[in-house]
Amino acid sequence: MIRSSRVGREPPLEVCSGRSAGQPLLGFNLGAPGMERQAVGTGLVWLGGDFERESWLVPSVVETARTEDGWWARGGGLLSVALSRPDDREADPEPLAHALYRDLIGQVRAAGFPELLRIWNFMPGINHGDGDRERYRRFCVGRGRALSEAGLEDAAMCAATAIGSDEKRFRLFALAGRRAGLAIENPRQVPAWAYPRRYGPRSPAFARATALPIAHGRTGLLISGTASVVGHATAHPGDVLAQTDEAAANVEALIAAATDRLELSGPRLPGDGSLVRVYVRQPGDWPPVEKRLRARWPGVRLAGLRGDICRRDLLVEMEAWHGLEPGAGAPG
Ligand code: 3EB
Repeated sequence: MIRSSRVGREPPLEVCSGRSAGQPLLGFNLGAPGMERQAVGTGLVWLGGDFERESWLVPSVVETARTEDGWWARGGGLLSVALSRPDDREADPEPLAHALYRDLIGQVRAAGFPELLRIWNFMPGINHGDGDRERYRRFCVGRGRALSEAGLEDAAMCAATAIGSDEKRFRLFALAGRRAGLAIENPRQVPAWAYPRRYGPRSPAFARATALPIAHGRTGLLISGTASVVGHATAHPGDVLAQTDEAAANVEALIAAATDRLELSGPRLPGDGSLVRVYVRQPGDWPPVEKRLRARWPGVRLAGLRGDICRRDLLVEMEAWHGLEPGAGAPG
């Protein structure tokens, strides 16, 4: 009895690419330009794969509201937030990132869902500017300033994606909850928040993955944008297939780390039910990358997008949704 009431309080979140029961707290139409809750776009070009729509579903969306430059929605014990503001590759993104994160944190706190669980950032010209003026690094400075002002520790941040688009706006999407998820780090990588100074004046603030208890004793693993980084260094510069293998090994290491940490026993590879978004810098790289990933992960659903990765020497990055089943003897 106590167990079932506890299970009943876990967010009943599912992430699906097709038709399914429930309502989208946040629905992506990858490659389309929209900002509607059911079908937000990324500002990127969709290159192909198994899915173009990716819905973060709850049984019902109970309240939605428009804000000055976006919207929020709540349902299933979760909150989604979308913000879109004009941006330009020639601009310094520090003040914009600061304002966006200040507003995001203010909105989730005011709504009573203070714990960030997953963030996506899509911005123009992510590699524009040299050295510490590079827009990704300036974005990290602005984001970091907002987090510090809000009293949030970098090491407590959630899973995230940051990808460069070719449009003139910054799109920020987030999911938040009443309770924090579990930050999962990758034993093959230095945590991003502990990167050495050479990668920029302010370390990126995100977790490699966030694990979130969902209904029926399952755990949703929200895997951040994951690239060919080992330790803190880029591995295999210039070789997109070797980078694909290394990034895939990082995704597998995260599933294994979460499975061990939660004492589960399920499959340690993305497979049926997993959704993997793949961002490639060069559109022509998508077919060989897709082929490589299908050979490694039979049954997985893939979507390819053209986007810039936050280091110039990275050619591919992937993020994933992966459901972990309860272990033998676990409740649910
Ligand atoms: C890296 O290792 C990869 O700044 O929010 C991936 C996911 C990356 C999220 C972010 C950055 C971010 O640094 C880049």
